Amino acid sequence: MPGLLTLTPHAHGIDGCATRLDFMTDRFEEYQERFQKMEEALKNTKRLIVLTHDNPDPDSVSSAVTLAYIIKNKFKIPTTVKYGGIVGRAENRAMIRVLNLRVSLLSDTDFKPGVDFAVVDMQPNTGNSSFPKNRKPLIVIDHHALRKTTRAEYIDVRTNYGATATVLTEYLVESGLEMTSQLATALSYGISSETQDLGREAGEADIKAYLSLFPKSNKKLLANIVHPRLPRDYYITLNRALHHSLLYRNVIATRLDEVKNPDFVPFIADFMLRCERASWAICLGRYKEKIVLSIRTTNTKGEAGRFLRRLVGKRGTAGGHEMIAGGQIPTAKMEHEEITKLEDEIVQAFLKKLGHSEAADMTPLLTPEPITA
Ligand SMILES: [Mn+2]
Repeated sequence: MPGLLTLTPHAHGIDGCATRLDFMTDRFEEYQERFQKMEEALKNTKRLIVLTHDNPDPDSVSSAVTLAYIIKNKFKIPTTVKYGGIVGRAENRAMIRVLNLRVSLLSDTDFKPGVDFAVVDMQPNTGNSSFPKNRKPLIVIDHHALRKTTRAEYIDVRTNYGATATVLTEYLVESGLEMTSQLATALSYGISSETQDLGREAGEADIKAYLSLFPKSNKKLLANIVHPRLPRDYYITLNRALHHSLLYRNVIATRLDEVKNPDFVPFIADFMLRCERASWAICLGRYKEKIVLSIRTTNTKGEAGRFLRRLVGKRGTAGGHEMIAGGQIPTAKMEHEEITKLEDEIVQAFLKKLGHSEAADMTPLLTPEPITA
């Protein structure tokens, strides 16, 4: 039967030991071909860096460490994982710490001759990528819409997948390499966090991958990742978010001003979208001379990525999927008031694009009794 997954009786190792999965699939040949092409792309590579997008999330970190594991073990090429920006969200930091994942900050000296690159969960020339414009990666594995400018020896972009971690789970299973508890835990968290527990933008492939990982993931470590200890910044930012959120009909807008780490922006957007009335949320923060933006929608066909790209226009960069999107606008040469004015304009343009009249009166989220028009 195609795609049937069977577990050996001893597969539920409670000690976290890796056990073998008998994965009967109809995709063996497809993946043999993929691995051949990947090997071909890497034929002159002496050293490889797998790069995540900036401020990496669990999807990109788990994908990167898995690709590095496969390339190291299957093709015997020394491979390291690097990221740009910072790892901000408490869960993401916990994931790297408790699973002891080897990832480090990218530096300019990494772009020396003799080092090749693979990029995951992103494509070059996007706003959230530190990959230089004048270089071409060897490998691109992603689930965002394929960009016209994306060039690489080996490209695997699957927009119908909810998570890049799902793509890498398939590679790992089909590689015949051992599925370690460390990777199973990382990938299962990558998939569940990216898809909000398989409820957002997840398809059959994501569910199947998750089910194959779950028995081998370490539940105790997973719990430590999902429920990490939180820094005071978290509460301070949450307080500010609550006091700076405005509602207008089905829209909620939050302006955080300066944030200690840019991951607060998507986190708050997710949190605010849970407000009963909201079907669209926008969150803006300022970080390192940039306005960082996130939008979220409950509309499964919301085209959030396209929406935000239009909203940001030539002022910056943006990208995303149907229900989630992120972007940034450089503000290096702008005065404080100019930035504030620009943020005002963005929120108004956001409302207008959603069909609400301009200069809509927004009500503070924390108004004791919401004033209805
Ligand atoms: Mn992703």
